[in-house]
Amino acid sequence: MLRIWGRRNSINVQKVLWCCGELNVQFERIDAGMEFGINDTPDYLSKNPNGRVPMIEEGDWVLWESHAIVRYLSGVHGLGTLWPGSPRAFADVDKWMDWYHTSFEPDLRVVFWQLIRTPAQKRDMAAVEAARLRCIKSLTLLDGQLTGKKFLGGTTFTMGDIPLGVAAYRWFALNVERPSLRNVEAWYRRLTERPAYQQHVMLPLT
Ligand SMILES: N[C@@H](CCC(=O)N[C@@H](CS)C(=O)NCC(=O)O)C(=O)O
Repeated sequence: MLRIWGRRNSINVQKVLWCCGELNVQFERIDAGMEFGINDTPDYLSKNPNGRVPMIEEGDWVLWESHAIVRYLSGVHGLGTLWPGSPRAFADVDKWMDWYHTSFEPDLRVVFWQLIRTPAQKRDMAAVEAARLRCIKSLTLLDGQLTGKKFLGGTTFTMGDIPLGVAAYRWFALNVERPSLRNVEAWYRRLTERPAYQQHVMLPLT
């Protein structure tokens, strides 16, 4: 049985849980990170020297880094579905996973951490506003790229939708001013209809 280490409210753990749900992969999950600790213990660090969640174990094999895990699970259980069948189709969706990490996540992280995990009196609202504007710039690019598409890879849901999909939930759940971006909103609505997204991603922000 696949074992997943990580707390349910972690955006990176949610990618892996949602991916498992889409692929009908059974798993056992162990709470780790933040208030649960564990990820700073010698035992955990001997498996994952990065000390972060998520981490997966299959027998004595260990993998960490959420996108590597999503790619691995998609490759094993979702060839031709979550993992598109040709190298070009694969690359077309894989790029969105990298783009999420390098272009969107750093800005969304500022807004999320300031508004959800920082006491009101300690918030840097100037930083929130600057990051919110950068998020909008990125999402405007995404909106253009979603023109005529149901999902990031075209007509079907793939692993490429997963990182930006979990981020989209946070963006739409946060109390921030958002411009109307029709293609992003339609794509997000499609995600919210997916049972595994509802189960693993659409949780209260904590
Ligand atoms: N690049 C890593 C980042 C992992 C990461 O930063 N995880 C956070 C949770 S979202 C973490 O472990 N934070 C420390 C903690 O929860 O104690 C990945 O994608 O897996």
